[in-house]
Amino acid sequence: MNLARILSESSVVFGRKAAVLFRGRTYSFLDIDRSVAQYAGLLKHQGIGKGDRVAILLPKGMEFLFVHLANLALGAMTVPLNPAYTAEEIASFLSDSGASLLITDRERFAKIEIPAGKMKNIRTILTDGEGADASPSLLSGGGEIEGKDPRDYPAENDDGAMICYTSGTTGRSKGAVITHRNLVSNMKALQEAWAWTEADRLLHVLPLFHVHGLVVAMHGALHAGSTVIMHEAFDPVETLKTLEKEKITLFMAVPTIYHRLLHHWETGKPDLRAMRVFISGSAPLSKHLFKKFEETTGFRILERYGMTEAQMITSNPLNPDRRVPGSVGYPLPGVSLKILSPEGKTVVPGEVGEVWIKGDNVFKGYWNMPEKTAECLQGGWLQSGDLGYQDPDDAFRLYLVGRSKELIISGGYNIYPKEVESTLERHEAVDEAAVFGLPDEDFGERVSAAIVLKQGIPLVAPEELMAFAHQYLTGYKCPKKIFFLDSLPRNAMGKIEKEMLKRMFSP
Ligand code: MCA
Ligand code: AMP
Repeated sequence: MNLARILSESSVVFGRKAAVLFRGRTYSFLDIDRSVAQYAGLLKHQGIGKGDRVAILLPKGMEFLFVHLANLALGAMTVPLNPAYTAEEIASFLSDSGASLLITDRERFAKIEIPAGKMKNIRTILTDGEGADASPSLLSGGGEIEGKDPRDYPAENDDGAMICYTSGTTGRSKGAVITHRNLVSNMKALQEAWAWTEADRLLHVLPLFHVHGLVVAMHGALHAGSTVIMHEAFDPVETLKTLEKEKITLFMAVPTIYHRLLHHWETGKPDLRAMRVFISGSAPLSKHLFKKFEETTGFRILERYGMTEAQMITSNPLNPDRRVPGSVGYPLPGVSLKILSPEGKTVVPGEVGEVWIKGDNVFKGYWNMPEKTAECLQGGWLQSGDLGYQDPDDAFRLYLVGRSKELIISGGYNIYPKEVESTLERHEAVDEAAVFGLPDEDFGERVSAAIVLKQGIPLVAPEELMAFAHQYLTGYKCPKKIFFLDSLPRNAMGKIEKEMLKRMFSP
């Protein structure tokens, strides 16, 4: 199985039906298939083939999708990058993945100034972006298929399809290698679980460089034959208008987006007669938000649980009455779960432990990090770092209660404190930094830092430290609040007590 081949086969089935509406232009399934073939021709001409890594650093648009599927069709792996990453972050992902090709636009290329040593062996293709008529530019200099379709699909099953970078507990990002089997099995499981069909119209407001927007929403829609109405970025007012105007049936978002939609609901109150299901994931959906959304809109949000390393893991049922606020639902078809105590013993339903996951959804490992892979993948079981319990009366239903990994989730983006701490500690005035999440109504959690300054150094303003962090880290990772302390609270082992910091500074 090769994901790009399967999606190409779907294109033939759905033919001239509208697949994606973007910036005023409609792309049929056949249009997309033809463009993917053309991009594959272009990439093949650049020597791209099985096992190569191709980094995509592009704003949200059709070109992102075409390059990604063309990569997969040639057996190459997509390395999707957030266009808002700093030069330093991009350089580290390019260097770690060993990408042989970077596809980006002139605007971003001008900003990234990648250190020469890190750019060794990487070629770059620059695009002019998608013009006013929304036509992807990369092909303007050629790329027509001459004769044979260049797609030869040499990768399949357990071959890598994507390398997705997730922040690391040690501060160094890890590249999760996602295989074709992972992508295809999860896509089919979701189609079944959410009764996803060609009658669906999906409003797409999420970024394309993460699993949620690209793998769950976009691959799923292309496979099911649905029509995607794609927005370049999330805008609450435009979203409310589009839900009604485009008779949307399917919407996928993170809790922050649902929270913002409710803020604007009264002004934009859409007619939702076509709507089938609102889906939420990537961060915990509070019971409060679930209930408020139901009271305001009449819809019970379907919450599901996922993780880059395991794609989608559990989902609440399609029957709205069987969705339970605070629960992430049942394992998807083909996914098994177990809940283990810190000693590695299976706990009884109702008792909290760490969630372990097994199935065709579980990734292959971290790129070039065999020790990190061995730590979290044991006998085919993936240690999630999430804490949860099974319903004592319905043992397959899962509730998440927290995390054993030190992770902050802000608006659906993950931040590992270590990365932010080491960045802040690069500032000449900072002796020590401790980074933690504080509750936030909009983002769920807000990145915050407690700082101990070096002795004898003139005081620095929090704004200066925030601006300093911004030079090296993309915006969502930067602290939104900084507190100064004379020393950090530590336990008897010398470990910083983050829970105490959270209590000290919680509003
Ligand atoms: C943007 N900013 C943020 C966040 N997003 N700060 C903290 N947390 C955030 N999530 C900052 C930017 O850095 C910038 O600040 C300022 O806010 C405005 O940026 P803008 O792009 O306009 O932001 P926004 O429109 O307000 O974005 C909010 C958002 C976005 C739409 C909720 O964060 C978003 O799309 N989140 C979804 C992420 C996602 O797809 N995650 C899935 C991961 P400055 O100017 O200072 O830089 S995959 C996953 O988790 C698994 C597999 C799963 O289960 O799905
Ligand atoms: P990522 O590394 O970006 O793929 O994020 C994966 C993590 O997001 C998971 O390990 C969970 O901690 C969290 N997550 C995803 N979906 C949910 C959910 N519905 N409820 C709570 N946490 C979630």
